[in-house]
Amino acid sequence: MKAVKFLNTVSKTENISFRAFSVSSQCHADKHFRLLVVGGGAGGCGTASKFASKLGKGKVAVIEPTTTHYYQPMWTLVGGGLKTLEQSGRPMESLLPKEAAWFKEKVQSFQPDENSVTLESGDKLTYDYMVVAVGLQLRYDKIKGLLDAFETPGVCSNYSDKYVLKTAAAIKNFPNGGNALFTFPNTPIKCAGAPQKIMYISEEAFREAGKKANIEFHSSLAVLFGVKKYADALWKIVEQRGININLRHNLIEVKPDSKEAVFEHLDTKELITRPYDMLHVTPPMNTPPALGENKQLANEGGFLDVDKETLRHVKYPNIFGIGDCTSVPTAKTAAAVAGQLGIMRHNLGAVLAGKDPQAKYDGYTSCPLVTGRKTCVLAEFDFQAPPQPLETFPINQAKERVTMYMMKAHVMPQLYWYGLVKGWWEGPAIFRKLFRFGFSK
Ligand code: FAD
Ligand code: UQ1
Repeated sequence: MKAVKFLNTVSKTENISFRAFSVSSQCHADKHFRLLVVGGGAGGCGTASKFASKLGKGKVAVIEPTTTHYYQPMWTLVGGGLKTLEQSGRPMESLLPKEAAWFKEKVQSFQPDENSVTLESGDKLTYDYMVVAVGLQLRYDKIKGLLDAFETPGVCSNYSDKYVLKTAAAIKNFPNGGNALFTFPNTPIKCAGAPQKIMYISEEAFREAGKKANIEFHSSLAVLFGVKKYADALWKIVEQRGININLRHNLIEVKPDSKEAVFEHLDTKELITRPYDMLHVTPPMNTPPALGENKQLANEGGFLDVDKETLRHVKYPNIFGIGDCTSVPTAKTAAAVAGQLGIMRHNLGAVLAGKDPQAKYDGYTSCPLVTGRKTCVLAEFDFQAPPQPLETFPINQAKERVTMYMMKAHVMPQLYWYGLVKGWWEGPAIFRKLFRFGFSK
């Protein structure tokens, strides 16, 4: 068995030390864990950190193939030229709890009836309890011509460490009088505000550089934003700034030679071709195939089928889910992960102690809608149909504010690195209650 070590035996030269310190097949073949955490992103790291110290050394294992953990919410600012890519990443081994074992590879398949998973290496791990936190995968490949177009200037995407720096370059090199297009795909995505945050940052940068620009937002959705209070505020902003909104437009092809993007109108099926100088693409997304194609674990959309309040799997009582890969009908954000982590503490904690899970998630999620290089609308809401604001601060949060930008740029990263991935930060509910003197939810 490759790729396993206890984290307190880490050395600097990754692969060599990895083998040197690997406890290998001698003690880890078909290894059993009290708690298996699949995925070491926001939800996986947070969950492992929360339970590893409680359960003790060797009882928790994390399966995660990557060695750098990125704070993805910072990529809005990296693409905007306001932070560096380096500032957004940390070594995975510095974040995972030292009491946990780390399997540095992917889960290939889940066998929930046997309480086991098979890794890419072919090795099997078994568990008493499992938390699935594999996030979403980016499907740039689903858009014809896009992978080639990424090789050309002006085509960019804040959603990937591979393409985010191209956004900053596209803004800088944007020609006076050019066309800038921003897209939103026809699938659920993480951080549904991010496709337009970068549009506002770009618009402000062009304006401040004295460049004229035709700016177009092409979204598959039928609304600008899913929560009316914030959508109303955003409509005012786009009108003030002369941004053209095209709803139900889905990007299907990019033609880098002629610098054109082709959209399908999702209702009329009409094809619309638009020229671009800058094209910011938010890709279609789906859950990784090990989960999405597993009919026992996933719903029809490929999401881990959990109870939206308890986060426990609907068929397998020893499986829980957290974050972007689950069927919980809330906007997929790190802020939602924070709220879910509190539920995980109660409910997974309860079942580990042989009790029933009692805590209920209220759907809390948040999207700091950056509207420029100094301003932000802090959207916070739940998963009611339609979603309702669930705000922390006793002020009008639909207003663009410098304080909210400062929070997004300077406070949130600290909350993430020292609070969320370390298993402490469970979202701002406690402050919301304090600010409202305990009178509301
Ligand atoms: P991730 O953090 O994506 O982690 C999933 C992990 O699973 C990955 O490390 C992956 O390598 C691993 N994995 C995948 N497949 C397998 C497998 N088969 N086996 C094992 N491991 C696997 N959120 C906010 O709250 N506020 C924001 O302002 C914000 N802005 C954003 C801006 C951008 C541009 C982006 C991209 C995201 C933004 N988000 C924001 C969203 C936030 O980053 C995600 O919602 C959050 O990271 C979800 O956590 P997760 O653990 O579910 O998934
Ligand atoms: C949050 O908790 C969080 O996780 C650390 C984010 O991810 C980066 C956020 O963007 C937001 C807005 C929150 C919510 C926190 C507060 C204090 C409103």
